[in-house]
Amino acid sequence: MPYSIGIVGLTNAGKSTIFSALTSIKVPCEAYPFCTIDPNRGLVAAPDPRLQKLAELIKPEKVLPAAIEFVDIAGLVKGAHKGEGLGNQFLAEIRAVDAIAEVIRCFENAEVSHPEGSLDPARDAETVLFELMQKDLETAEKRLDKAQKMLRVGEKSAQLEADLCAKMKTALEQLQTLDRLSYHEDELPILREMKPLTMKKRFFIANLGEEALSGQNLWLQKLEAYAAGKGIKVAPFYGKVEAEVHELDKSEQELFLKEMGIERSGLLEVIRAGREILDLVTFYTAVGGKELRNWLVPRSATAPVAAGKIHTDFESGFIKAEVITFEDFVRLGGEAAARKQGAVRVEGKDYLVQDGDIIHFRFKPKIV
Ligand SMILES: Nc1nc2c(ncn2[C@@H]2O[C@H](COP(=O)(O)OP(=O)(O)O)[C@@H](O)[C@H]2O)c(=O)[nH]1
Ligand SMILES: [Mg+2]
Repeated sequence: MPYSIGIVGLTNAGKSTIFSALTSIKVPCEAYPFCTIDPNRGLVAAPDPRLQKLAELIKPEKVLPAAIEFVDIAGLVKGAHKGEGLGNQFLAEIRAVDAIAEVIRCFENAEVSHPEGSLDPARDAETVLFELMQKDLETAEKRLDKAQKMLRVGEKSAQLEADLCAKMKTALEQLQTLDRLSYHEDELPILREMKPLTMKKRFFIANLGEEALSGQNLWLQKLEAYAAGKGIKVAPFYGKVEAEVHELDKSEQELFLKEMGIERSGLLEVIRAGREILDLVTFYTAVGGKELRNWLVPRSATAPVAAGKIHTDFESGFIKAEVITFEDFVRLGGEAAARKQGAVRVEGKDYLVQDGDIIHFRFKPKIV
């Protein structure tokens, strides 16, 4: 499964505009046979200059880039946790994603109403956060209730969950997010099942208007000041401009953005922020020189876990990984030369995959 990032924010913040700008770069679906056809979901190839470099050297028949899935989650309104607007439905969608990209309106446009009547990035961010906290509070209270009932009928094993939920409830009532608490190892299985919203990694997308291209953007500055205080990353994104740019030919896009004064596309900023907060590294495979692919795995992934990304049989039957660094591969000019020069390392099951590794997995095929 690709990593998924949910686009969350207040009504008219520009979520759908940004979603359409992000997903205009289509990914071939063949790499993701399970991918569903849903207008609110889109796979985006993570731009990767190293993949291009390897493709030039290997000249494979196919290049399949790793994708990140973006989900345009229906608008969040004040009171959503109580079922206002689409309420609970979108909160369930947020629960399912790996990270949250929170679109904050930083564009001025008198024709597009703001649900609160005025621009104020910090207030909007707080409104969204409050809804997420309220939803977690409701979940914690429900589970606490259930655990207490079980304790009353002598089910002692419910004590752990009761204590955990009570701790969460207290924190949330004091407007503290759940990522600020420390947890015991025993509590982790419950957390994995609960998937609290305020434990999700998140970053802001500042949706900038055309007016921000000329001169300073007060709203971006305000959002950055707020985000810095909380240690949250901000990805600037000229939503409307970039959504329109993607209607042009690929060759014209970059030029157009440069002429507009946009140095880095919002797409790159968002992918970078997403990779950073999920703490992912990229490794490469080039099966028989025919199919070159890159893969995203958590920084602490061991070789068998990385192999399991490709195929579950690869994980269970893992024997060893033959690893070449990207630098060696490029410097020596390919796999054959790297082998000759002794630049291929053989690594076992405890090896932690490093960013840029080119890996050939050896595994025992499963006998069926
Ligand atoms: N001027 C301007 N309008 C924008 C920008 N981003 C979005 N809009 C407009 O704001 C309205 C709401 O945007 P939409 O993406 O549907 O917001 P959503 O409710 O968060 O999905 C649309 O009419 C967009 O064209 C922007 O950067 N500049
Ligand atoms: Mg929308």
